[in-house]
Amino acid sequence: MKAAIIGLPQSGKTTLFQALAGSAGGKDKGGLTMGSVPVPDVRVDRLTDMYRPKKTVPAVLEIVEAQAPSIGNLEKRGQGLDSAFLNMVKPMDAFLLVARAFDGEGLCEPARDVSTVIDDLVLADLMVVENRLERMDLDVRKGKTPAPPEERKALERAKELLSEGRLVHDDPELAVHPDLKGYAFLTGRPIIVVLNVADDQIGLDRDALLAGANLPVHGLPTFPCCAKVEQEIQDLPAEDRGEFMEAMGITEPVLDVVIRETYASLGLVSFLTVGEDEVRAWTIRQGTPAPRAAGTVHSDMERGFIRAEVMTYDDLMNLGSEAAVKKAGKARLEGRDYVVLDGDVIHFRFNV
Ligand SMILES: Nc1nc2c(ncn2[C@@H]2O[C@H](COP(=O)(O)OP(=O)(O)OP(=O)(O)O)[C@@H](O)[C@H]2O)c(=O)[nH]1
Ligand SMILES: [Mg+2]
Repeated sequence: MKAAIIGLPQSGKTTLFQALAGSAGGKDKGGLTMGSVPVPDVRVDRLTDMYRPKKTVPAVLEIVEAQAPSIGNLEKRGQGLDSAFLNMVKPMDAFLLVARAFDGEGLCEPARDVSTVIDDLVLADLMVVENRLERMDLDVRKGKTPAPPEERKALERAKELLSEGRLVHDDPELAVHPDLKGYAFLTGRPIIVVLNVADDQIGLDRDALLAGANLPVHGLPTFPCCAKVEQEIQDLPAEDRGEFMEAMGITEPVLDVVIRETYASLGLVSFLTVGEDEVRAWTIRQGTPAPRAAGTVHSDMERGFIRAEVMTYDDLMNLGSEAAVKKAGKARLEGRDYVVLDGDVIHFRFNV
């Protein structure tokens, strides 16, 4: 899973990055800050205690700070987003849009900042759609084979939405339309808005903070955090973090919130594999059938899939061992049509 941190200059993108990945967590690659963050998962910790494996591998969230000098830059308005930004965000599954709600350079207007960024994403998609539709018209005039009518219809629907300043993601059918997949629309991906508040606003009522900022985020998941303090917490030794958070009135580290919101927006769940060698969490889309889930572990497992031996994490914890789960008749053998659920502990049987 990959997420890009975006936002206006000086909104706190680097600070949020460090709050998630730790100050040492970022690798600079061609001016890009990027890093991998292990996804906190208490199930992985408890399974590790149970199996004492040689290795524990959590799921990871890959994040980049995506600089877009042209975002919100009035002089560059209408030229679209720069190609470096577009290339960087192409492989990303979701956006974390940081809006500055603390005093800094310029006015503190998070609502305006959020619309500026969203408008730029919308505009970038609209330019793609319009170019493509124009090219389709040109092809028709030249007597070339016309594009499939479904694709054209979907593009026209996208154009309609985007022209109203709305997101491709607002139309669930369009967001997953097979003919639009190749366009990789920016606004076809979840955007999670992070209201980056001042230190003295920590612990204030979350709904009141959000209502006060009055963000134009119809339906987008949104949460407040103080990136600077979160970053300071992340820099503390792990054993000191709890106490500091409590003193500050922070109930949950921002990483946990980000993970929860991205998993929910993308419809992600985790299943687990266990053994003496390795305890590991795997991230899949909700609704993934067992063979495809097996394929995330190894392509041979998908190709040679026979069955999945499935227990729930809760049964395993409550009963204390795999043997006990089996004895209680709670281990299931599932076939190709089985849809893997969050918290399934799975042994794949395969043959290649
Ligand atoms: N008070 C306060 N200051 C913050 C917070 N987050 C970031 N800052 C400060 O705001 C300034 C900009 O933060 P950065 O994280 O560098 O912002 P950025 O979006 O990465 O900036 P650019 O990469 O230059 O666009 C720094 O001085 C931070 O210390 C916050 O939550 N509260
Ligand atoms: Mg930065």
